[in-house]
Amino acid sequence: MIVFKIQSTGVVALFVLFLFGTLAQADDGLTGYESPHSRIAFEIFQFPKNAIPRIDGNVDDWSMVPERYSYGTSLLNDTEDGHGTDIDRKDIDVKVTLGWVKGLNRIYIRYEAYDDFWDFGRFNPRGYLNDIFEIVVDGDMSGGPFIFNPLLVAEDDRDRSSPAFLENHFRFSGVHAQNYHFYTPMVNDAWVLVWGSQYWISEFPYSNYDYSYDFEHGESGKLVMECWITPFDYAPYNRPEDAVVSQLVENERIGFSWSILDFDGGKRDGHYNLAHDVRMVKDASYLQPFKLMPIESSLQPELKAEWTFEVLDMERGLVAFHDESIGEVTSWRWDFGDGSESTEQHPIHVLEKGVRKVITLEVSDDSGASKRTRYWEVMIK
Ligand SMILES: [Ca+2]
Ligand SMILES: [Ca+2]
Ligand SMILES: [Ca+2]
Repeated sequence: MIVFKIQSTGVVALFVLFLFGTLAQADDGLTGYESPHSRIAFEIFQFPKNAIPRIDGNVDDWSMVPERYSYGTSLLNDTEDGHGTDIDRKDIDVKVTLGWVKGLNRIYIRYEAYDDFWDFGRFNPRGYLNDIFEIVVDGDMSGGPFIFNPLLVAEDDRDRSSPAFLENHFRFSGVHAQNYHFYTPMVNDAWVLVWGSQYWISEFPYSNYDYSYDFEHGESGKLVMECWITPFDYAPYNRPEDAVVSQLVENERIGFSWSILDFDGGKRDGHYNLAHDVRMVKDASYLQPFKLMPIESSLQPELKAEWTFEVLDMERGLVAFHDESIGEVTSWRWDFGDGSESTEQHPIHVLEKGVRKVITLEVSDDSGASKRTRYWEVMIK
């Protein structure tokens, strides 16, 4: 079966990576991480299909997102440069909102930040010495290290040209979870440093971005970044065609976290992170669960008929019909186009051979009705 062949490389790789992660946790005692946000349900807003944000740096198209989906400075902890959770909003003040669209395997991100000193005007060959918004995504919650594989290379191995380090980078870094260092704003037209071998994840059609800001290097001000990224269960070096995209499913969770590297005048003045533990940048066991939320009921029609189907047995014409209507439905009426009807919610029906069937579900609530017809879609041969 073709589908299995395409996916099998990724599945095997994932299993191996999962094993590595488990071993690493046992060695390092990392399973002891307790989220500081255990009582907070992080949520990812679902945009309706007719209101997908346009990536243009103008975030007016996020105005429908309720405020509870935005996560601000108060949740962060500077665990490296001494600020702790006592963060001066006149030094750095940020707000992060995540979104998704059912059917698209993308995470939309709105990043709004105030900084008293935007540091981006000096070219830094090391790459990570500018103001940075850093995110990590683990679409299938595989957890575990994803930058340094303890079976391949020691984390403090400074010999970056050693065969072990190179093998680790090409085969492991960013493969089962991904780290993006977004430059805020861009440096020499580079918007991101991918900490991994799969540079292509920062290119369209795997991601897209835009900014708006009105300040020069060294000035204070507010920056807005709007982007989306694609999470991958398996993201190999230089082979996007072999990658396995994480399938985003409503009500399921993904691993996600962020940190802000605030450079003020060439000196780092904070590593503010959501995990309250900077190991989040390289170990997915420090990410937070984020739930892919359903559409807010206020953005849904009150009643709308919808259904899907599955041919269970083509030989016999046996078809399962699945109601997916929106609203407080009180009755269902299926018209199978062959003179027969059903009032079940999810009927199973036998159809004659033919490819031009017209089938309708009509649903009703206390105040009205809605119909959904599928023309020539259910076929029996
Ligand atoms: Ca926009
Ligand atoms: Ca600052
Ligand atoms: Ca700064």
